[in-house]
Amino acid sequence: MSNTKISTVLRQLSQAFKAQASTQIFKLGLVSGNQSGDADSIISSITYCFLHFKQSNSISSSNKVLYLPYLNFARSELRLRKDVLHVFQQHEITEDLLMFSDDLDSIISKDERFEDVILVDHNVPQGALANFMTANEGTLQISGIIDHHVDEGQFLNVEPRIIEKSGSCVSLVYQYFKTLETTISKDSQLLNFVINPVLLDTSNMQSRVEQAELDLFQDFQKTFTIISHEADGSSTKKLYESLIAAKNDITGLTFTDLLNKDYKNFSSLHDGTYHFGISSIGVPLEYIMTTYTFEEVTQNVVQFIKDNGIEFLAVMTAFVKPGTEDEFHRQLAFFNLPDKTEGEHIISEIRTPLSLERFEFNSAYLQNTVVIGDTWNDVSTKENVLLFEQHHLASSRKQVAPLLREKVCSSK
Ligand SMILES: [Mn+2]
Repeated sequence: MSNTKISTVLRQLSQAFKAQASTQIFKLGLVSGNQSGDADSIISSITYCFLHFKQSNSISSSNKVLYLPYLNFARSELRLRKDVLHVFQQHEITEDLLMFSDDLDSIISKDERFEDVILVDHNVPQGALANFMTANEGTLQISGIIDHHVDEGQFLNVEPRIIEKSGSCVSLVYQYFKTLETTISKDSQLLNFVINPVLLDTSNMQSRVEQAELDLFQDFQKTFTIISHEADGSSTKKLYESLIAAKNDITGLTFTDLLNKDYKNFSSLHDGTYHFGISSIGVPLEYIMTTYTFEEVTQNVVQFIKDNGIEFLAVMTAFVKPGTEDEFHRQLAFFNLPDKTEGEHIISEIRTPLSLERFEFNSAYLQNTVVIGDTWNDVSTKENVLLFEQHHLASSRKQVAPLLREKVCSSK
């Protein structure tokens, strides 16, 4: 297999889909990333489409399906994901080569060639895609899954159906195609692309590393050595740091933008109609409190809760203390918890497993000296906002969400 550029393949896919003449030849499919649309999700989707196209190109098949990358959020929200834009820039990937939730009704519902959906980085349709599939029953079928979240036990007969523990989903996508075509392990451009979410999700191969990441990383290092002849142990450190810097660059973003960057909706296990949301962000609460006023934040949150049809919002922060190599922290904030009793009940249930401690402002979490907005001063007395340090660092949203799903409403 020649090392065709990813953007070239995406362009070919996009042209093939736009060409009406191909109506009889191709079926079309989507490879959907999850609702939060982080780098792992987006790059998994593109990687799947790229490798599937290259692989199916070498097989003569009349029943060919062309898979297009579908990102399960609005096109206008891509600008919030600066780490992804950073990677896109290096690989000359532009947003016109991708489909977004805006395209579901305007394009996909009107084009009969669309049949299949492969889910990557989740295993049950979410958000806009789930709503579309419910409203247009029978239009799209789930035909494959590659994921690293908890298996929700649906679509048991699809192929592939790979749901495994791994640091990032993209390494499972890579592994799957590598078992079909081993030469992809020599594609330096591909490896330079897929390494990005792996580094982001494993904190530069420091945590959550599983076999899939080890294999991919080894392939990356091999091709990297071939390219530069200068590779050393720190070769990914600069790359990782530039990704983190891009990811945490919130200049020009409103607080709502920040909430939207990596957001997921959940429902209570006891009552599926009770919804809440969790936004993950990469900067400390201190940063929020020195960037936005209390009024701005609470007003944005009220609107956000309304727009997403949720009862309350949790915000999880995860960051490395500035100026340190690896002093990792997590914080957990609740906005608009249900009435006082229910709120207290939820907190008492999760306090121990997550090792929560009341939040204390820590100026060491800030890179520059900034004046704290007055309005945040007595935040601990405000009933609709609860802030905590989360000392149980191993609990990311993957653990916190199921815990909350189990605990909310369980007192009723
Ligand atoms: Mn993922």
